[in-house]
Amino acid sequence: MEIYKLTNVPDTLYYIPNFITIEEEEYLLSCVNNVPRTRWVQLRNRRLQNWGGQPHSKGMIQTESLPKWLEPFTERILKLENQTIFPDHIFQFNHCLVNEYESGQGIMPHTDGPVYHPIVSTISLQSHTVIEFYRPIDSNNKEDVSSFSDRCIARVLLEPRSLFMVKDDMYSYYLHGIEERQEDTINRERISNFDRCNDNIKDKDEQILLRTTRISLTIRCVEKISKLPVGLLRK
Ligand SMILES: O=C(O)CCC(=O)C(=O)O
Repeated sequence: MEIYKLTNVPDTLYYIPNFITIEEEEYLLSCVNNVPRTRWVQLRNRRLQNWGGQPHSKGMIQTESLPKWLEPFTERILKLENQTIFPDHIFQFNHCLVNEYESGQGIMPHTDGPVYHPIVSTISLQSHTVIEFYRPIDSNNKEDVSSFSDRCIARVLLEPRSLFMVKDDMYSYYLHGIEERQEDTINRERISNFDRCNDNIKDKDEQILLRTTRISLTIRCVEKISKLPVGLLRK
C-alpha cells in the first residue's frame, strides 16, 4: 500500500488508478442502474442509494447485507489492505453509499464523522471528478473568515475505475467536498496526485477535463449496529 500513499498531503490518502477493469466498471454500472427506482433518493445536487442500513448519530440499524455484486470488490479492498490499514480480521464493510453526480453537481464540504470506522474507500465509475480537502475554520480566531478555496489544502483527481482511500487526519480533521463544476483544470500544481494518474493525464502539462455523469461507491464500516427484528426486515 505504501506505493499508493500520497506523500505531498497530510496523512493519509491512498490513490490506486485502474483498481477495476473496464468490464468490471460496466458490470458495476449495470448493477447500480438496474435497481428499482424507489432505491434512489433524490437530493438537490445529486441522487443516492444507501446500502446496508441508514446510519445515524448513534450507529446504524442494519436492514440488509451489502449486495452480492459488491462482494468481489469489498474483498479486493480488504485483501489489499490487510497489510497495513485495516485492523484485519475483525473488519467487515457493512455500508455502501452510491452517489450519482451529473456534470455541474457536487457535495458540500463535510467530515464523515464518528459513526463510521475512520477509513473510507471510494470506487469511481464513468466520469472523473476532483475532490478537495480543506482545513477547518479556526474557531478560536474570530478573524478567520477565510473561504473554502482559501482553506483548500489538497485536490485529488479521481479517475474512472480508481480506488481512493482516506484515513487519519484527512478523515477526522480536514473536511472534503466536490465543487459544483462542469470542468476541471488539471495540472501538476493544482492536483496532488497528478504524477499517480494515467498517462493521458501525466503526458499533458495542462488540460481541461469535462465532467460527465459520475457514480461513486463509497464503502465503509459502521461500527455500532443493531439489527431489526426479523419480522420488520424489508422483503
Ligand atoms: O463521491 C465521492 O467521491 C465523495 C462522497 C462523499 O464525500 C460522501 O459520501 O461522504
